[in-house]
Amino acid sequence: SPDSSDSLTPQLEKAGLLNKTKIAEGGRKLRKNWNPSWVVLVGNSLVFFKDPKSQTPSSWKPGNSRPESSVDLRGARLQWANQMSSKKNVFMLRTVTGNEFLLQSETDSVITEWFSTLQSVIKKLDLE
Ligand code: I3S
Repeated sequence: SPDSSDSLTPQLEKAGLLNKTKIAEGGRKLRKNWNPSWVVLVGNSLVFFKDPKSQTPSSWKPGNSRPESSVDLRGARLQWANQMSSKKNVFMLRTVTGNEFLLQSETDSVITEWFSTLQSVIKKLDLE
């Protein structure tokens, strides 16, 4: 049976509910469309799930629901982006392929924890 402690299974670093909008695809600007998203940081990837209902960090397992999309964090850039939205607590994640996402939480501690966790994963990947 699947076992998250085996050496082949990527480490689940963090999971939670954030507001998300994609603002660029391959460098081309997109119209904002904010939606709640269940966000999972696992291994080198940030994975987005459309349906946050019934998802909790303890119940989430790779493969038990279909991701909406997934972001490769290698070479990604992270920056606070409160000037890019009227919402508070916004940061932007930009992939090497020119996809840009804004992520937001109403809760200060939630967004600062996501920012620092993502930043440390990205820095770790930069050193590989
Ligand atoms: O940066 P903008 O264009 O002011 O972003 C707002 C709009 O995208 C708006 O959509 P419509 O222009 O389609 O009505 C969204 O509803 C807002 O949420 C966007 O602004 P915030 O400040 O929430 O990121």
